[in-house]
Amino acid sequence: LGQVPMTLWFTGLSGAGKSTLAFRLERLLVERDILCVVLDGDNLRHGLCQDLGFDAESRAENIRRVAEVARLMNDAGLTVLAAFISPLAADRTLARQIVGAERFHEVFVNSPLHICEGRDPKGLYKKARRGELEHFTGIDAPYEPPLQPAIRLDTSDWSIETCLGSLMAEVQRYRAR
Ligand code: GGZ
Repeated sequence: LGQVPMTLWFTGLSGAGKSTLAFRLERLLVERDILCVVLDGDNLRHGLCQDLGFDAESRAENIRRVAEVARLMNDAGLTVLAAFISPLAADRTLARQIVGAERFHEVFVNSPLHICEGRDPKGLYKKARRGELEHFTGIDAPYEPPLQPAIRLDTSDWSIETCLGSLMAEVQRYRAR
């Protein structure tokens, strides 16, 4: 089966569902013999980006490195599912340029702050509210929503299956273009 590598770039607040959706989509793509890999904060920030924090400059460098990795992986034939808060529009624009505009598909994983904060699986919002974590996105660091994402997923209103359907449609549209 021919590979048509692309990068799906998931952006959204912590707790919006980026990694969950990326890993569920990975399973669906693998079932269809589409080679793919998930990149997220958990696997990048512990290795390649372990020297980086969360100030604006560090995030820009984090996103730049991830985009360079995504480009290499796309060039090698893999579809990349990149799940990073990537809060600044300028950093996402740079990522798009690095990866290549045509194969870069921005996915806005949209969920209101109070819902993300309510989920708080790692207790990070609580820490940020107590002032124990600084530069926390949505609390004391900005999130700039994408103005024209390829897809927007309202994860607080839609089921995971609905979101996956929309993602698969985007993948199929690109492969059939
Ligand atoms: C935001 C933070 C912070 C601060 C630690 N701000 O929900 P998580 O825990 O598992 O994922 C978040 C992850 C964000 O890393 P990214 O590489 O995606 O960020 S960026 O794209 O902005 O560079 C969160 C955890 O790291 N985390 N401190 N201050 N998220």
